[in-house]
Amino acid sequence: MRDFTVAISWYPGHMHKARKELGALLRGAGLAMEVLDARIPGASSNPLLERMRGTLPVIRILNKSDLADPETTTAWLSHYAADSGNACLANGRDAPLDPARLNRQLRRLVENAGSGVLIAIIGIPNVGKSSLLNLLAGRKLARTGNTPAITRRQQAAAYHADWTLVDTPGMLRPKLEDQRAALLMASAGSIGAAAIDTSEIGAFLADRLLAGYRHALEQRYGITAADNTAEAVFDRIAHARGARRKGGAADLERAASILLQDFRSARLGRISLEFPPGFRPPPNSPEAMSAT
Ligand SMILES: Nc1nc2c(ncn2[C@@H]2O[C@H](COP(=O)(O)OP(=O)(O)O)[C@@H](O)[C@H]2O)c(=O)[nH]1
Ligand SMILES: [Mg+2]
Repeated sequence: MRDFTVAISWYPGHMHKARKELGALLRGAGLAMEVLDARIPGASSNPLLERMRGTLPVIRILNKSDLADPETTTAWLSHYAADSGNACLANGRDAPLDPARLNRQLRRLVENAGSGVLIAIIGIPNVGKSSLLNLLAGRKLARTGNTPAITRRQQAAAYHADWTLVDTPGMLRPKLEDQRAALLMASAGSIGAAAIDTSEIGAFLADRLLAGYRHALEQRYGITAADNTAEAVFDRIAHARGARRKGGAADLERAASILLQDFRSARLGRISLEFPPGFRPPPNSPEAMSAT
């Protein structure tokens, strides 16, 4: 694999303040609800948040499961089910979180679930924390949007009689110690566009799709068996979508951006970029099909 670097002004100033406020919230909370991106559950689970929540029980929500490969999401759910002191549920536009199941888990994990228990909704940017608050509250209280840093302060909402949900601003890990996680988060749209190099992230994504989801690239952009590099994929995209510079050369920057947009909006199909231990290759990939 090529050597990538994500440009790093990636921990914006507002996160320092958000981190302090989050620390205070978690000290008073009865439960954390960590929202993960179902396409990248490992990379989107933030070790800083893990540390900050300490022994507080957590319900992990594999969110945007409508964008992820369903079989892979099922495998992630069983993976996290092994952590029996906590819980894990999926949520997506096609199959919203079942409130009855959520309530059962809440009651299981929180002793003395009397009045006023705080549930802190936490996670990296753009995974759908505010949308989840709105879903559970049953009305649009929090602003949502498909870029990081829409939510700048905590916002509470009553949930049934016993609970208070608190939406929080997204948090990244302050240091970029894990390059692979950074590239996955950037692919999924959790790192602000200003902090990433579209061509690099696009090339990273193209390589992963070539390895696991070739059929999606074939169907959408007409790549052929000879197309085995990110550059070849970009060239096909440029051709298919008329992304050419003056003089006719492929506009690779635009092609990379098209690839990222198509992935993020599931126009390439339901794709998971990360798999739990012991589960691979992607179940729908031609590799997996020919292996069976
Ligand atoms: N496809 C899909 N998109 C979602 C889902 N939940 C949230 N989104 C979208 O993801 C983007 C980020 O959502 P938001 O709630 O603002 O994320 P936050 O930054 O974590 O609060 C918005 O464009 C939402 O409409 C989901 O389950 N499926
Ligand atoms: Mg938000």
